[in-house]
Amino acid sequence: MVSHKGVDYAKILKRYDVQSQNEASPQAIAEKMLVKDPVLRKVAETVVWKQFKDVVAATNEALKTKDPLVVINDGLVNGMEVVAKLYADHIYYLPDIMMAAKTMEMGIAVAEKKIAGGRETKGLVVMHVAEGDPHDIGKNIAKVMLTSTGYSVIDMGKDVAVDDVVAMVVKEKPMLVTGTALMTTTMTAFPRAAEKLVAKGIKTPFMSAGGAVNRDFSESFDLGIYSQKAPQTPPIADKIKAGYDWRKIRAEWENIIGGA
Ligand code: B12
Repeated sequence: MVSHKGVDYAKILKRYDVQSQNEASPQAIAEKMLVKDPVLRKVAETVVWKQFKDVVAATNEALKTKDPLVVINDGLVNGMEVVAKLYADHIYYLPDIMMAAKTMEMGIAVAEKKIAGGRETKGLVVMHVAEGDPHDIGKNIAKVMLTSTGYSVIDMGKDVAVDDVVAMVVKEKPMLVTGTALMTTTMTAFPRAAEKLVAKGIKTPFMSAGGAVNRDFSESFDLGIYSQKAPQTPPIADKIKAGYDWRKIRAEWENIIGGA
């Protein structure tokens, strides 16, 4: 008869799935990533937990003591960063991020109204999300940054054909055109658009942004400049307004974005 005495079952029957679930509970992930300020945290949490009934109240509460851009960037966007991590870890699925994104947008709509800003425009920016790409949350945030600092924006939306972007730039002659790509399959639209603009003699800087692109890629074609985060766009736009061309923006990029 075989004796089981002294057998350590923990070494044989190990539930790796349970272990990893415990390590990566959504609460634990959120705890690590959420902003520490309690008022902003409340705002961020409504996004993380998809509490669209509470986001407006939490945002309004935060707006009593905080600047609207802080509420957007450090509260609502912080929540969305947690959501992106939960999605990457296969804890959240597409319906979750769509509800979280909707919650964030409701908060942004409230905060946006409180942003002071003169009506006189500093210049026109054409913004779009690359052909085939539906990810427009980052672009929408960058748009808020630009309009709140005095720029006018023509927002072409998402999944915009290269030729439509080129036609818009030819027609409207903006000081800056931005393109967002979160998918590696869509980012190639930017060099194609820039090439067509160059062929038409257009010198407008073409800013690539979004998770799929990096600085090397964005500067690999004529006109191309880079912006990693939405708040970096206004300081870059200010330099273009001051007369910098795309080559000079590239050369002084680190200095221009500073801590933004
Ligand atoms: C939300 C989301 C969606 C939403 C988008 C809703 C919307 N309206 O945007 C929905 C559900 C529609 C979606 C769909 C898909 N998605 Co998706 N999605 C995401 C997710 C989780 C978060 C993106 C996000 O909004 N983050 C929050 C914002 C604030 O961040 P952001 O966009 O990066 O913006 C910041 C910067 O990039 C920058 N920025 C962005 N734009 C701009 C513009 C300017 C001018 C400036 C200056 C800065 C700037 O500033 C922002 C912060 O300051 C990412 C995962 C991730 N980690 O990014 C995947 C992700 C982008 N999706 C992905 C994929 C594959 C898809 C799908 C194909 C299906 C799928 N299996 O998930 C479909 C697309 C189908 C199609 N072709 O139509 C992949 C892309 C992989 C790749 N490298 O190609 C990712 C990376 C997930 C993954 N790890 O697989 N998705």
